Formats: sequence, C-alpha cells, structure tokens
Amino acid sequence: MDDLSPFQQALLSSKNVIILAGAGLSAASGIPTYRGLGGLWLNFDETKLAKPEAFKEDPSQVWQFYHPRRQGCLDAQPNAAHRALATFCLPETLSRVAPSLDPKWPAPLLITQNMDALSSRVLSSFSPADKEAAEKCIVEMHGCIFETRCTSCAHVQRAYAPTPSSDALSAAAAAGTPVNIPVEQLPRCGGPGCTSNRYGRCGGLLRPNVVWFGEVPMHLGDIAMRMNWCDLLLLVGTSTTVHPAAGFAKTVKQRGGKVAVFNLERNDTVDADFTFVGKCEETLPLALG
Ligand code: BV8
Ligand code: ZN
Repeated sequence: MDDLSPFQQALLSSKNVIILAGAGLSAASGIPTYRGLGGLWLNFDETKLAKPEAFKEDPSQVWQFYHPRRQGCLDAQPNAAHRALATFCLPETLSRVAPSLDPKWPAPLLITQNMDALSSRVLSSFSPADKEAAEKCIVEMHGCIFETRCTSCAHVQRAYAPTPSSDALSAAAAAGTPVNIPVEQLPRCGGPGCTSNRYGRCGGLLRPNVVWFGEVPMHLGDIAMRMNWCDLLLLVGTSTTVHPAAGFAKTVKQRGGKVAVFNLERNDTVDADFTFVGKCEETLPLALG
C-alpha cells in the first residue's frame, strides 16, 4: 500500500473533506457491486429496470428486481470500512486527524451512492451522541432501498424490514422466475405497516425510494455547494461511471483540491493525488485511524 503520510498530511491541513462512496464500500458485506466481477448490472440491463419508464410500464418486474435486493441488504452487516468512515466523522477523531477543518464544515460530508443504508446502520453500535454526530454527515444521494415512496401522495416510509405487503413478491422470488403480479398485489400506500396519515392512506402504488437513471439525485444542491469548496475528496469503492457523481473529482481538481482513491484497482480516468490499491475494508482503517 502506498505511503500514507502524504495523504495524512493533506488530511491534517484540509478545511473541507468530502467522501464519495460506491458499491465497493459494501462489497465485503456481501452486497454485489454493479460493474465489477459478478456485478449486478452484468445480469441486468440497468437502462431496462432502473428507470421511471420501466416502473410505469411494468411495476411488477421492477418490484421483482428490488424485492430480493432489499432482503439481501437487510441480511448484510456493516464491515470495517463502514466503521472506519463512521468513526472518522466523530469529533474526537477529527480533532486528531483533521484539526484544520473550517468551522463552517466541522465534519466531512459522507456521500454514499449505495442504497443499502449500511453507513447509517453501522451507527447502531455507537453511543447516542456519536450516532447523532456521524449521522449528520451522511447523504444517500441515490436514495435508500429500505424506503418506499407513494406514487400518489408521495409519502416516504423507511423501515429496516422486508418490502411491505410483499407476499406475492416473495412467492415470485421463491419461484425463481419473473411472473406478472397484478398491480393490486404490489406494495400499496396504507398497506400493512404503513405510517402514512395523509389522505387517509391513499392506497396508491408504492415505489422503491431510490434514484433511477434519468432522475435527479437527492440532496444535489447541498452536495454541489459543498463540492465547490472541497479541498480533499476521498473516492471509496466507486468506478466513477455514474453521473453526476462521476464528475465530482474533476470539479475538486479544477478548484485546486486533492483526490484520494481507495479501490481494488487504479482508475486512469481520475487524476488522483493519492491512490490506495486494496480492499477498502483494510486500507481505510489504516488511512483514517
Ligand atoms: C441524472 C440506484 C439528470 C438504482 C443508481 C452520459 C454522460 C453523463 C451522464 C449520463 C450519460 N448518459 C446517461 C447519463 C445519466 C446517467 C448516467 O450517469 N449513466 C451512466 C451509466 C453513463 N445518470 C443518471 O441518470 C443520474 N441522473 O443524470 O439526472 C440530472 C442530473 C443532475 C442535475 C439535473 C439533472 C442518476 C444516476 C443514479 C442511478 N441509480 N442506483 C439501482 O441501483 O437499482 S446507479 C448505481 O451505480 C448505484 O447507485 C451505484 O452506486 C452507482 C455507481 O456505481 P458504483 O457505486 O461505482 O459501483 P460499481 O460496481 O460501478 O463500482 C464498484 C467499484 O468498487 C469498482 O471500481 C471496484 O473496483 C471497487 N471495489 C469492489 N470491491 C472493493 C472495491 N474497492 C475497494 N474495496 C473493495 N473491497
Ligand atoms: Zn399514498
């Protein structure tokens, strides 16, 4: 692994640290990446299912794509990389490893492209004060697979539990082959476990509250504003192929900031100042400790 000290020196003088995490962060938790070996998209054409038009045309197919993934994310446990990032966000760590942060941004922005909520779920083992401090750093820019959004009343509900009202979906998953589930049997607003109290639980069709291709990522305004002042961007386990996240490194470099890559392989498309080749669950604890 490359010499850590130049990177750690940059951390010591950094005023505004941002971390962009991708599927590689959760690989050690058993969640398949998208484009690497065994990647999810190698079996699915992303433009076919992860887009609003697909849901409009065949919500049954799209729910059958997400329902087992949600279960996989539910079964997954956070790994050492999630823990390293969460611990890094704590005031006592920052006072030691990043003492020059601008009081406007006293903690890093942890932008995750992942929908598995593992960067939040790792905090369940933290003290309430530490959980609160680290939670404030996390932005789920591509949404969360544990959230559903009503396509009629827009009620969003988050639950670390299987897809709500999913008997038909579970039967289809058990059958192992896509079936055509009538839309009435798909997750509905007001179904079991619904906490909506607007419009008397409207019965509308629920969708996964994730960002599909062609949809605007979440919290983009906050991200863009902060990115303009970022002087150190960490890219953790991402192939930087999906925009607008793929362009963040260029933005930071254009403004004189530095970029550190934590990945299994070098990425020639990124003009990195520091590259740590290896499993992020091994390299991050060393780099941020
Ligand atoms: C938008 C949720 C308009 C759904 C996802 C041409 C140019 C520019 C843009 C476009 C273009 N053509 C189309 C677009 C737009 C499109 C896009 O970028 N397409 C790509 C494919 C070209 N983008 C969009 O549509 C976005 N919206 O543009 O709206 C707009 C924008 C701004 C302002 C106004 C309007 C919406 C994109 C969101 C799509 N949703 N997911 C679902 O998953 O079902 S994307 C999906 O890819 C995931 O969210 C994932 O996080 C993301 C990125 O992938 P990675 O996380 O990087 O994962 P990947 O497998 O690729 O890489 C893993 C890496 O980890 C590898 O490098 C591997 O080496 C490494 N690794 C593995 N193990 C480890 C490891 N590293 C370290 N340690 C390990 N152990
Ligand atoms: Zn509703």
